Amino acid sequence: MTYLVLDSIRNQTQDALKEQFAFDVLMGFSAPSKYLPSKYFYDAKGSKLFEQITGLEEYYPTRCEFEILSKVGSELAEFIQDKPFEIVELGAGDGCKTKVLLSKLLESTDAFSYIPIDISESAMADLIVSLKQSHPTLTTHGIVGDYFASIRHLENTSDNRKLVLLLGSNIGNFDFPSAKRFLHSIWKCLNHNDLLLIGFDLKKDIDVLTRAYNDKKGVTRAFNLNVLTRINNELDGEFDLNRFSHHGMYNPRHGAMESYLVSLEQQEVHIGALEKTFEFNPYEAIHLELSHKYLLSDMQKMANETGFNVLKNWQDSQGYFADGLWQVNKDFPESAY
Ligand code: AVJ
Repeated sequence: MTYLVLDSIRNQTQDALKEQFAFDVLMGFSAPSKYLPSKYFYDAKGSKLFEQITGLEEYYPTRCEFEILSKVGSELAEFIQDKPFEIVELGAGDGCKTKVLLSKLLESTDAFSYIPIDISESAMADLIVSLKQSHPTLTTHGIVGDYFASIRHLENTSDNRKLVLLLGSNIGNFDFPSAKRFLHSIWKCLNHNDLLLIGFDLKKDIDVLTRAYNDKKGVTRAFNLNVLTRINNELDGEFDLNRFSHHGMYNPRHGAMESYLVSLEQQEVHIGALEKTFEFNPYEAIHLELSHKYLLSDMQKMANETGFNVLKNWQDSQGYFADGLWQVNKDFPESAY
């Protein structure tokens, strides 16, 4: 078991990545309402903090989806009888939830290979090692790359039937128009009748949501503040983390959890790499993340508007989370999108 690092990532030298980070920080802090893109959560430390979040009592999504994936294995196996078959996972991370699904599927068939895709090479290296332990007979080809480059790579190299996994409500970070664009670009890279198993966090009691993004141990707080630490370390920033507080709140109009860091006082913060000082007013917010919550009807609508037919929806016993099994419909008129 090995993994492939796509050239597009390899060629993005450290310098280019740093320049992109600097540019995004400049854009975000120069906007009338300050923001930072949520992809900057996931450096090595941030990925570890997120792993810790998934184990928190308050953070139900991972637990709920784990319950679903433990249940659906044999049913899902019925949909993937064509041989050979490829299971492609976008944003595999530590693969914790996927392993339970793979185990269940292996009980019914071994006519598939597993292709985890992740942007982080260190996460991929760990995943490959742990899969070798847990699933020694499974054929695995990891790809380190971003979603788009990786799925395009697959489009060109294999004509096998595919089941794409997009788990953990990762789709929730996109606003609705971007989510639709993203799903349709997946559709474009797949063949008629290929499948997508996609996880959505459902709308629910607002107190439950609020607790999930404001845990008692402060791990979510540390996860958010880590973005400022990255600016300090990678861009010579001078943020004092004690002068910012974390706020996660539900916006019922947008149906989304919103995460902010709020400046506790009037302050000026210099960022060396930008040769610039930014001013923060008391109580001024930096917006960091959106986590959209869905209804089953929203999921249906999203599928139909991006060229998929919904074959099945599964929910956990509390009705907190849903995974939909969608099928690519190439009769969907491109013009309807
Ligand atoms: C990985 C994007 C699904 O939005 O719930 C967890 C990230 N942020 N706690 C989410 C996250 C704060 C998570 N996703």
